[in-house]
Amino acid sequence: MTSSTRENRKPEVIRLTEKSELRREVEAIINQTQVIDIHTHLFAPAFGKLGLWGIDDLLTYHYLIAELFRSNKTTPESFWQMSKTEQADLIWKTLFVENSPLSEAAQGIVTVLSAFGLDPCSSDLREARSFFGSLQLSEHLSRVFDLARISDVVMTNDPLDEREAQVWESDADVDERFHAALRMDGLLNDWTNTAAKLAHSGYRVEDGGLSSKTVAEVRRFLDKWIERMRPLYMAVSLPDDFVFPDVDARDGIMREVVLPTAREHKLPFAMMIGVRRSVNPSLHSAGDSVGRADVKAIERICAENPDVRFLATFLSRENQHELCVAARKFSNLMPFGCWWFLNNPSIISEITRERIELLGTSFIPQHSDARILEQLIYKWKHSRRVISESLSESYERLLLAGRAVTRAEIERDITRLFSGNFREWVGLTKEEKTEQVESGDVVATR
Ligand code: RAT
Ligand code: ZN
Repeated sequence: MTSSTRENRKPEVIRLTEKSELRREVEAIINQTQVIDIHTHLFAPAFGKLGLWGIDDLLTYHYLIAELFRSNKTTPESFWQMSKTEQADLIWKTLFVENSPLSEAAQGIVTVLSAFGLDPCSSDLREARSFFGSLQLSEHLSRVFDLARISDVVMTNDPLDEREAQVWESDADVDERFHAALRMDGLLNDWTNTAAKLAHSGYRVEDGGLSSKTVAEVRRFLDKWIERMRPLYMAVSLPDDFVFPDVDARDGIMREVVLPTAREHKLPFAMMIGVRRSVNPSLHSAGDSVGRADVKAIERICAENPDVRFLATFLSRENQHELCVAARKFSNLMPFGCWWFLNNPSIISEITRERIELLGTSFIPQHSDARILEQLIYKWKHSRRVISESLSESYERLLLAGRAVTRAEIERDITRLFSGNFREWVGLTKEEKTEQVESGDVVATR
């Protein structure tokens, strides 16, 4: 922008009602910036059938299964009797042909089909099936990463899952764009069954009180898996009634096993709080729900463990403001993502604004939670759009306050949000040197 155009500018109140240069710049930079997707349920190709992709997996995503029963009279019992192809056909007919696909999960399918030039108005899945059936996974994977502008993804790795364990133990070559996260749900949410599994695998653990022998054995188990998987962090999903401190097995394992392991291996610990599992068991993985949790639990954990870095996300919309405030008090707490039922444009917009206003750029705005490869395309496309709007508004307010913003600053901020905060938190170094941004151009000014 030249100084003469700057002088000729209309009064700022009018300028801000149009799609300004600033908005276009923010949108362009957001769309170009590579992201690290810090929490997914995707698997690298080495994990074979554990990795889901293609139209039938996309349509039988549990978010869409839950929506099917609102618009179709099929019972869950008969749905689970069907083959995956039949399930996908039924979901397509119900949610995409007989109804307009307006929900976020349904719109996601439309975005994915459009990205590959497939007809989202088709009356059946023939075209989509033949397209996905003709693909080679390795090329397709790179194409999806390119379309979604993703450099790396973090998987969810459960060492107690035998199918996964076999792959890790086979020394298979895991695509380096896929990183591990060591999931602790079994240990922390289901100690009795997990103790039995560990005992079966030769660890000398006892259910009941946590003896020092049991603690040492569980730590030996974790040390082994940390060495093998080289996870970027440990993670757990926790119920809405999670409290800290407590008097149960979970509290003991957190204090005696998880936190010391985090300290010793310098591994952050991610807590995803507020899930109410299986409120409708007949829906299987689509049957979980949400509850408001107590953010004070996180504050106490952060206060007691200043030398451990925590990542946290809450499932209830009502907990989001308190999480931001907690992060202002504890610099070892990193809020991340708009999780699961919050991954909708209206709520992402609200949460992102709230976080920028309270935390500046010191948070991780989103993760995809993708379970099926191509979901990366829609989840990131939709999120980028909303994050771009929220960020543009913040820069506009900054302008109104009297501070110009440069392209280099916008790039720095978005890189921090999309990958820098996470890299720093988990100690992930970038191989290539960050390109020096030359431009100090003022993108917009008063
Ligand atoms: O978002 C989801 O797909 C959920 O089913 C859960 O997997 C959740 O994200 C979790 O990681 O527990
Ligand atoms: Zn998840």
